[in-house]
Amino acid sequence: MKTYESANLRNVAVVGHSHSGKTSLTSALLYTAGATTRLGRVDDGSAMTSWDEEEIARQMSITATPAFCEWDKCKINLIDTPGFNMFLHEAKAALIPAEAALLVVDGVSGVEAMTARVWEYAAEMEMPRIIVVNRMDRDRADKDRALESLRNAFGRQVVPVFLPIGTERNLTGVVDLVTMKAYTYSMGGNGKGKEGPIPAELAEEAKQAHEALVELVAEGKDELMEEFFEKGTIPEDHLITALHEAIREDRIFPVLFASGLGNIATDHVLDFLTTYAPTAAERPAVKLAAVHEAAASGNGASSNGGSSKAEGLKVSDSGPLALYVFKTISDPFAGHISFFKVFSGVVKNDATLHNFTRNTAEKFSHLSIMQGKTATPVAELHAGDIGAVAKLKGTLTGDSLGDKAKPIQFPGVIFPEPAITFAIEPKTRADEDKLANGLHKLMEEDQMVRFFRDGQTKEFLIAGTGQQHIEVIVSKLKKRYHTEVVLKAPKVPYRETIRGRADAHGRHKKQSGGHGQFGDCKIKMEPMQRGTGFEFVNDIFGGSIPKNFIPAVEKGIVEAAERGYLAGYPVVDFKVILYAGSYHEVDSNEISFKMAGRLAFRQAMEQAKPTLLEPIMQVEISIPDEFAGSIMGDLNSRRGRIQGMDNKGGTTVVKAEVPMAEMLSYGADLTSMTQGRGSFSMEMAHYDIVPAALQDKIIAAAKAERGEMVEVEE
Ligand SMILES: Nc1nc2c(ncn2[C@@H]2O[C@H](COP(=O)(O)OP(=O)(O)O)[C@@H](O)[C@H]2O)c(=O)[nH]1
Ligand SMILES: [Mg+2]
Repeated sequence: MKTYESANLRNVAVVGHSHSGKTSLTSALLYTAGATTRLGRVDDGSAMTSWDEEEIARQMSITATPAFCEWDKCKINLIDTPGFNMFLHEAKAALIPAEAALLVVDGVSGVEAMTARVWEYAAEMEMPRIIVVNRMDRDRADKDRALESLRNAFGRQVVPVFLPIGTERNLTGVVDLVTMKAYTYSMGGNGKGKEGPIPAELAEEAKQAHEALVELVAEGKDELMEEFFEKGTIPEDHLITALHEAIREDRIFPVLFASGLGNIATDHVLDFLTTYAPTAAERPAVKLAAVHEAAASGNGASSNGGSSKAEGLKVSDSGPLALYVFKTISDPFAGHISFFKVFSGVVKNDATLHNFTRNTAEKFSHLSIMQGKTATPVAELHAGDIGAVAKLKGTLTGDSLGDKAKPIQFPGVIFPEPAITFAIEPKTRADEDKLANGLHKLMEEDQMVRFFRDGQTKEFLIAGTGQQHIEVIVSKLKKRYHTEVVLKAPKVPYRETIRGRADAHGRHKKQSGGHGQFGDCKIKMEPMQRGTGFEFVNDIFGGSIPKNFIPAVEKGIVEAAERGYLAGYPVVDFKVILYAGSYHEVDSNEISFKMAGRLAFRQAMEQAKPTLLEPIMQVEISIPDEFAGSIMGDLNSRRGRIQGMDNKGGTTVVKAEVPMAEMLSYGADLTSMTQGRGSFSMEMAHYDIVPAALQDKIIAAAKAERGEMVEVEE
């Protein structure tokens, strides 16, 4: 297998809304370039970048999948990504090893909710964006409408560089607006166009579109502008160079037209990528995590720590070896595979690298490049390339590896907070043993899965990005690890607190022949600020309770507080001041003072206006603008407090605080309210008092449920 230098590498993340045809277009590009002998199809499970059994079963991409092809002496690495809202973090992570985003938009629907979201991701990274309006062969495909929606969402820098010839089922090809030549194709053919003149009926439109393109390219470039005004046009080679530069600098977002399924214009999309997409070498210096920045730049030759920081890491074979792991597969069949980008240096087969994130050594045997699920061994990979390696011992997504003597650390990925949580229970005893092991394996490849035990409710919880995400995990547990589970809504971890002050007396006295028991204490109780927990103040002077029994009083109070007063939920955010008491020379002991503390606590609670607290979630919801009104109304009915609203490119983002109890099935509810076009995330914010009207219901339900646990007074 050949290797490629960074100037001949193009790394492109194929991103966009779900169903815009990303996987089909990727298949067509691979087929046209000769990387596959058959045009793979999503619908029959033969698409190269959609091989995972969960993806085939659902006919949708769930995870980012790299593939590659050779075109015009360049290796184009294509990373196909999911476009479904709850898997969109995979698309975000796939942008890191790429130099350009190929944003795929459906020719019928134009810009959709996730189109706007991935655009934002790319914009945050200042990544060049090349747009393909795909599925132009569909009924009701409309290039003008698609362009208008793109311009509305992303501005006037969006400019066509192709024009489609024909439309819907009569789509036959494209006009290249740079070279002003036309290319025609046969539907479902080999993707190689036949060059010809621009059809007469398109001549005028093509001329205007060409001029609009030239004008936009020349904008802000005085020499080009002058050339354009003098000659009325710009020579083709100048235009090509200037367009390449404008794309690289995010001044122009070119729009291409194609049909992936019909394999129309795919050779031209490939041409466009090799001619205009930034090369791996053109990537701006990569930012590094602060600690190692100075060490990484300039091979340590730079004496000026300050300026080397700003330089970051250049993509170059001669720099220090620096790899970044952007994806991990871990399953019983494929084993453990790490996908990485070589940001700098040349990695060789059988090399031993250092994992700087985990401070471990890793041997790179079987260095390879992946075409979907097929690995091809390679001897080395140059700076800028993407590769894979099997069987690393302890490397996970987000890790940085390189030469131990030249430490490099890339900034970690920031994953979104999980949106939904379920209580997870094994179906049988046999499943119980396998559950944690299976889940921990799954967590190696999917960092959005969280698995933990709630300290208060004692339930095992699984959290993920949404309903379908959890379903995929449950399905993988069953198929890969033969473990069956039951999911339930998690219990709400309510708490209790006080709103008033109290002064109480706990006296424990028993005389039962021989040794008696005697403990006696007086306490004051007062509320504390939310989130402060518990404070115990010893205010005993003069030894009315001997020192060694004071911790027993505290222990009695703490234990009683854990068991709750109103409904069995832990009591928090209160202060106890122990200020008086008495003891007996013979009968006093630790147990007696513990009992006295507990009695004092319960008496104090009676007076201190006890109340229930509930967890409040910080929720962020993204929806297409048209749903904003109904989503806000719904949040009100869930006792939500709206904190802010923001809209960008047709998407409204609502921030609100909502009680957890009202959010238990929000994943499914949001899907049905927005036809699957909304997404949300939430995390615990704080605890707040439960409205009086709801308290009695919760207390009654809790008592009924844990009837056997309600404390019986001795
Ligand atoms: N008519 C038409 N259908 C397409 C085209 N590309 C994809 N499709 C169909 O659209 C659906 C979604 O395609 P897919 O590639 O999975 O989209 P993705 O979710 O963006 O990866 C599938 O049923 C494809 O067969 C196209 O160019 N024309
Ligand atoms: Mg797909």
